[in-house]
Amino acid sequence: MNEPVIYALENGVATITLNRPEVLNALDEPLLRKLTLDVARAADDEAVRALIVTGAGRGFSAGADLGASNTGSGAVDLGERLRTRYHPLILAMRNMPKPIISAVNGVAAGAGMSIALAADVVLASTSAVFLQAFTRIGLLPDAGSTYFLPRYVGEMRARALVMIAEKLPAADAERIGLVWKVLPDEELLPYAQQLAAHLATMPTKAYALAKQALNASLGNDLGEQLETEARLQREAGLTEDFQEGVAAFRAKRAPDFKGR
Ligand code: T3D
Repeated sequence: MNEPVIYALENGVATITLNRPEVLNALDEPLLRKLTLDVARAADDEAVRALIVTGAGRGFSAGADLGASNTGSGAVDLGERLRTRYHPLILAMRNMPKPIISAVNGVAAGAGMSIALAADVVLASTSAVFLQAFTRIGLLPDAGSTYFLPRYVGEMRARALVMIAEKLPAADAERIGLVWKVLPDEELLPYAQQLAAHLATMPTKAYALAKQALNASLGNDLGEQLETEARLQREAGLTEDFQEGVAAFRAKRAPDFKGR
């Protein structure tokens, strides 16, 4: 049987590929379990300095597996399912101390869209579409979509995306701020790899601290956020990479960051 998620590591970049292409990488328990483990593995491995999440085949992920063996046919407590299957994954992605790029290679629907949006940089292929599929089947958005959407695209667009629940083409997703960059289909993965390789040469610890600051800003007032920046900048100021960055600037040479 194929692995539901493939993990690969090359030159400081881990690539996690959702691998159930026959069902557009729909999310069942084995896939979510392996995906969560692989995100933790990338977080813990010092050799990993950037992460790409993408999908095998023509989809990124069609969201929860709607097959009879998974959901929708019986009295499943979906609240508990979210807590056990999805929340550890979404939190692990947001708290990951390294940059995550989602390379959305096709449809990202339901919780598949939530996973794509949990990355730091969202790239999409021209043929990708985003779909808040939840209300189409009688659910509300979950796995972080109600958190990410208003913050990324504003209240009005978030509400329309959720309620109208139509496929949003990649170009429109880029226009409203859900996607950083759209690329021709065949260029998506090469571009994601090139960007991740670049991020892997940058000061990884500063990225981790920047992510902490950005995460905290969403619940802070200005005074609290200034203090958060000061506390985290103190840590950044103690890193080898900060010394190297300044030394390289003064010597007019390229920095050699070690991620420490
Ligand atoms: O239980 C929990 O985990 C609770 C959490 C819920 C969170 C959620 O994510 S709820 C939202 C669940 N997802 C959906 O409602 C999306 C369902 N899929 C679609 O609407 C469409 O498939 C797409 C718009 C995503 C893509 O359409 P299209 O025309 O490109 O492809 P298709 O022909 O519909 O799908 C291709 C195959 O994938 C097909 O199988 P077949 O007929 O060739 O054997 C289809 O049944 C299968 N597939 C697509 N989505 C799912 C799926 N199989 C299982 N689960 C799916 N979500």
